[in-house]
Amino acid sequence: MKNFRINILGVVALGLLSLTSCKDDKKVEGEDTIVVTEDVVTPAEMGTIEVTLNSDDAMKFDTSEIKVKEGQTVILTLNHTGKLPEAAMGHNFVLLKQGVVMADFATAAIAAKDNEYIPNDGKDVIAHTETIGGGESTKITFTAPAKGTYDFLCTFPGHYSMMNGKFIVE
Ligand SMILES: [Cu+2]
Repeated sequence: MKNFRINILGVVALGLLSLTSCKDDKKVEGEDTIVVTEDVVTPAEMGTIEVTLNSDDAMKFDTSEIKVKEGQTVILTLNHTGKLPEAAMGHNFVLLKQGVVMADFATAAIAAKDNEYIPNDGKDVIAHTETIGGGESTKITFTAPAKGTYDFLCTFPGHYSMMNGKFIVE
């Protein structure tokens, strides 16, 4: 349906350009191409979605499922509502690429303290926050990936089995 609408837009644009500049056919063709391309590249009506994820001293996220739409700009806020410091009860939000085994990734993350507990220079990750302690909040913005189901987790050592969920892109 979206493609169909884009085609209609393109046809309308063609018509308008033909009407307004019929003296120079070659120039009109060039402009037509540009107009159609812009309609395809610019995602219409996708917009922005704000997601809030809370975590606490009980080593839990308050949701196990986040739903967004493909191509949306996701503004994700991670709150840590506890009191324990980062060194004892740090939390982050890490969104894994598909095919990455969560347990393996979490194990590798233990040794990546100096990189916010993100191992392998982040190549397995779509997006992640910094690690925060009690009373802190952090925010990231990223583009929702292709339709599908992705794993998210906290990679602070020992947390992922309690702190993970599904990030569903529709
Ligand atoms: Cu955690």
